[in-house]
Amino acid sequence: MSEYHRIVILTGAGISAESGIDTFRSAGGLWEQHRVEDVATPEGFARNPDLVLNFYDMRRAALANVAPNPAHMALARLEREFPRKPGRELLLVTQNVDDLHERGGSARVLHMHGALKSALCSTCETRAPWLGTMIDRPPCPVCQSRSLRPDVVWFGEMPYQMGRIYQALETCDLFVSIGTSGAVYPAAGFVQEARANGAHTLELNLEPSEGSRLFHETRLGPASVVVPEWVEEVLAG
Ligand code: BV8
Repeated sequence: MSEYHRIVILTGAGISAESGIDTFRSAGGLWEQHRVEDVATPEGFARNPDLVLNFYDMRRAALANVAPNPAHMALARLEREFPRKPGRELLLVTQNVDDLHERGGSARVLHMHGALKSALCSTCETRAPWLGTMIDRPPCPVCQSRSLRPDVVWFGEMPYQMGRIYQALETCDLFVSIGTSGAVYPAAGFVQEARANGAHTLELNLEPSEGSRLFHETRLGPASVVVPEWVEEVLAG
């Protein structure tokens, strides 16, 4: 694993599962409790804003009850130690809207689907750190209008920083997918972009995902075990 210089990592809900955050598609997961169309689309928000604001208020509040697990810590260690040798680059892209990568010590995290602890003003498009609730329609800190929404990417909306992500996928020599079902695009297509440029592709997941056949290598197991093992292997090289 030590021969790699430019690594792109994509994480999904599975990396936070052992921290106690529901994944989306497991039994009893988030999408079983709520219809995607009702809580994770602009149309659902327009139809019933209270339902959506409450759904995200509850998830934002629940962050206080969870902590990063060894998988998050291991990726933070990789961020600290991998770039020590010249010519090495690391990009961590997460589909998750939780803050566990940051609380686990990662300083540079690209949240392609936004973040629970960020608010977006529908009027002036200000983005602001947000720890409280939105159901009470608090004023935008910039324009004072009462039109804050969760700063998350809903279905049908464009994920963030796609140009930067595709540029990294075109030049990486290793793409690692951790804890994602490969059910949602464009993230689910990243493995093909990486393969097309000749990168080695590795999947670390609890069980085979929808995209497993697209990876050169799949290692199955809980993230809290397989991710630290993989990081140790990369840094030992
Ligand atoms: C867009 C934020 C275009 C909000 C999320 C037909 C074909 C292809 C695409 C489409 C299509 N129809 C519609 C689309 C597009 C759509 C899409 O992909 N739909 C799917 C359902 C088919 N995508 C979009 O709409 C995207 N935008 O395409 O824009 C565009 C173009 C121009 C202009 C404007 C727009 C936007 C998608 C983003 C949606 N937002 N989240 C929120 O969080 O509430 S998606 C949500 O699900 C998550 O963010 C995450 O990204 C995604 C996938 O979930 P996972 O993270 O993979 O979690 P999941 O539960 O599915 O799996 C968990 C995995 O972990 C499992 O594999 C499990 O085995 C594993 N696991 C469990 N425990 C562990 C573990 N692994 C390790 N250790 C463990 N302990």
